[in-house]
Amino acid sequence: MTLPKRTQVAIIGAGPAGLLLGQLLHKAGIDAVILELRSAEYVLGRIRAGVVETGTVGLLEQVGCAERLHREGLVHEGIEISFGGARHRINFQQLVGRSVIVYGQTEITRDLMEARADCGGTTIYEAEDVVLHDVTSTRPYVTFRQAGMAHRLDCDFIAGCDGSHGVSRKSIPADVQQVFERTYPFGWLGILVDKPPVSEELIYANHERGFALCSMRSHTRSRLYIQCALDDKVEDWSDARFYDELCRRLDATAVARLEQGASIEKSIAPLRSFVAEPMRYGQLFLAGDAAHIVPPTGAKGLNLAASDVHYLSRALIEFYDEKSRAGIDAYSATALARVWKAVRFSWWMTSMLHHFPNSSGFEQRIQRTELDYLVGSEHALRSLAENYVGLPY
Ligand code: FAS
Ligand code: PHB
Repeated sequence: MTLPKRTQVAIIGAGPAGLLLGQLLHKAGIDAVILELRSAEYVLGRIRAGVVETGTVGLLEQVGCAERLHREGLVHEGIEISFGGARHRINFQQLVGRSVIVYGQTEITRDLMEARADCGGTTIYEAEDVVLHDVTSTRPYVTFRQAGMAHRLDCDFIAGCDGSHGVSRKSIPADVQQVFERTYPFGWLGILVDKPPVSEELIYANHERGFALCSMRSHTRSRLYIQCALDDKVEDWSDARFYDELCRRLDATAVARLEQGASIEKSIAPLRSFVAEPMRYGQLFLAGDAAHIVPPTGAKGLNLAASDVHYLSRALIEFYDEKSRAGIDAYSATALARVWKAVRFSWWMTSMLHHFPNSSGFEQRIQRTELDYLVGSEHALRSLAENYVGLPY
């Protein structure tokens, strides 16, 4: 394949942010080339998010990538919070008139990859040693190696969609950037198993032994998580030990319905939050995990990538259609306003639901009071509901 030497927007990273941006720009007639470090198979092998906000669904509909999501996705009108041996349902539809769709990030990525291939969009996989050049000039460019050959891609703009370990954020000088970070003293051990979910909706469980989450990917495939120590290793956890610990944290009804099966995927993710400000430097724009990470408790990571890309695509389209830089100049502040609200919600859900190893008696009482107040107040429930289904763009 002859690689392009010039494009309008160079996108670094073919995760949900990069792929969705590519399709939104293509729909507007703007040329973009995506450079991805890994192979398509590797990208699809990563098991990540599972809950899709209405805003994200709308963007996927805009680019014609929501047909399978609507066919196979599960509409969830609420979740359940479990603590003190009892479960409490939070009815989003009744509280805020909206719901979410449970559909794996892997499937969203697959749908976007297929759409990009169908429309002839260029994605260069296994692009190594990506380096961004002259990002503050009017003629930025990217160099990279692929199949042992060196390449250069000239462009007008660069979208850094390369996740938390990518090259884009590191291309912004430290004295220009502010990073706000919180690391949590625990991680999530997750398994994927081809057994029916224990409940029709997600169960978020607060327990003195630690947090647990019963999620799913379909009516026949479950996604189960337990809070684990930061120094835990996947090899420390046999399936039997995982299920034993999960059952200790769930209510009796859930335990009775749990069907144990061999895990088909098992991984540990540390919980942390960070936000890099600003999300723009010259002609470089950060979107998704490249700019921010949230603990998965609020199911916001994937959905924040989508809202960033909504703002960024709108700004770039305005530039090319109207020769206006207003949207571009406002991008960082606009995106960060929504990012911080999701960071707050993810912090609140994480603080309320997890067992903090060194928490004082006072902190444990406050956590239990937070839960009691939540389930006893329609106002508190409505606040959780409007954040969970997704705040407006
Ligand atoms: P991604 O990290 O998905 O994509 C970035 C892409 O850039 C990758 O394909 C990477 O290979 C590529 N890349 C990296 N460096 C590069 C370079 N130098 N050159 C070119 N390409 C490069 N969110 C939830 O909402 N719920 C969850 O349950 C959840 N679980 C998660 C579990 C794990 C282990 C992780 C790491 C994240 C999880 N997340 C979850 C968050 C996750 O879903 C992200 O928010 C989402 O993937 C963000 O998408 P992107 O911004 O596209 O970044
Ligand atoms: C998942 O299904 O992977 C999932 C769902 C909800 C969360 C986190 C992860 O808050």
